[in-house]
Amino acid sequence: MVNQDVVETILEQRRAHIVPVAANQRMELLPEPALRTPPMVLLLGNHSSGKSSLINHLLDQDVQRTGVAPTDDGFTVLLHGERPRAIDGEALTSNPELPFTELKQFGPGLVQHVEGRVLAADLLQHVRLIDSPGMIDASGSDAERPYDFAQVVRWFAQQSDLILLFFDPEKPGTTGETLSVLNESLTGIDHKLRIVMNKMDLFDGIRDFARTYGALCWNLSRSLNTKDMPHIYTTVIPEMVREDCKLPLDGFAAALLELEAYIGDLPGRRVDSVLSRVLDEGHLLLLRSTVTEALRRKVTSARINTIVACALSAGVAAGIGWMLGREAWQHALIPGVLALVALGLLWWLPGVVGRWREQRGFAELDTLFNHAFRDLLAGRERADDLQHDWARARAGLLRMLKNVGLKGLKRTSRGQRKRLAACIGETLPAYRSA
Ligand SMILES: Nc1nc2c(ncn2[C@@H]2O[C@H](COP(=O)(O)OP(=O)(O)OP(=O)(O)O)[C@@H](O)[C@H]2O)c(=O)[nH]1
Ligand SMILES: [Mg+2]
Repeated sequence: MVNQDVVETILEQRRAHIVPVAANQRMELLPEPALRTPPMVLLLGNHSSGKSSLINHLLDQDVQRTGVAPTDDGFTVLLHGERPRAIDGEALTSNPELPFTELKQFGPGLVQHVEGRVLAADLLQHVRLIDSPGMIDASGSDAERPYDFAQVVRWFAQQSDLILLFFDPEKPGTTGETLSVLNESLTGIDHKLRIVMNKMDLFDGIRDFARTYGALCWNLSRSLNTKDMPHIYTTVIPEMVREDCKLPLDGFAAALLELEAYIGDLPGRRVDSVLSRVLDEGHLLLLRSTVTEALRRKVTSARINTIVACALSAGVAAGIGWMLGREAWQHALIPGVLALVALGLLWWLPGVVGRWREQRGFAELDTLFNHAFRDLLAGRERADDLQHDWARARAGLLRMLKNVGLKGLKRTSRGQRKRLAACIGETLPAYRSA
């Protein structure tokens, strides 16, 4: 099956078994367009470091303007379509079919500095590329942008599957905007980060190359909070190599091919990342709905017990009254009143007991969870994951129970939960790439 077909099949399963339970549980799920979008590659870096040139090379077309002076002053999303056209920022961020509507939160300053470009290019059928404005390594540059650059970069980086951070041999420093992007925008998501040191043909010799490469690593190690250095691709764009290049180019050409292959593999990885997200939603929902229904059973049985107790009391009192009343009707008076009181309680008490049981249940969610999943918790394999998932599911469930109560959460039948368990336990994991 092609990757996109696999994603569609996963989404079908999600629609059938996860979405209805999420509706019952009032749990917000990621909208489908966000899961269906092809993987995205975000190109970031100094101005004139070759971001737009790499895009033109990858697409084998002169799509993006390139130049020595700062060229791009906004974000450009490159997407696939048979009819080439430009999409302005307003249209791009208003289209619910595209995953960019959240960009509106950054204000009109950004909307005017983002655009879409639809092209018929092979690569774009599987991957979307995002070109960004060159970063300026001088302090105070933020003020010149009519939007919060670091936050916008963070948003794009979160949505992306690969972040390429470009450096120029002439400016391997990490100051100004590059530093704020590394510190503010990429923390926590730096596992998607790869470094591209481009224009390798500009070096005057191997010593020059070694010095600059060392400086880049040193600067990165000081700016990044990770223990591992991200992979560094040392590349040249073949069309742009200067004629009097002093270094052998084979290694740099190989690095570019390696980068292209990595980008080509992204759609395959995408299936796994969609799958992980959907499975995560499914696991949380199974826990939430199982514990919700366990609590509902407790509340229902407390109400039924109260009804039975009231009805029995009324019956017994009426019976005694009837027997005593046969001798003299006055003797039936007290049991009769008691029977009436018990009947009155039958209308009122079960509701009160039910509400009290529900409130008490909020503090017993852990016990209900431990009981419902005792078999899995006893085994070693899943116990830790399960506890971890429960910690997240519990927070959402408790918030919802306090807001809308049990009545606000529609019932999820045993059958629905069984099908959900089979979907996340057997059907979906089978789509994970080997
Ligand atoms: N010698 C050489 N020049 C390159 C290479 N890659 C890009 N260039 C040149 O570098 C200049 C800047 O390239 P761009 O692709 O516009 O850089 P950019 O990162 O998009 O720049 P901004 O849009 O300003 O952020 C252009 O004149 C390119 O021709 C390379 O590998 N070798
Ligand atoms: Mg550019």
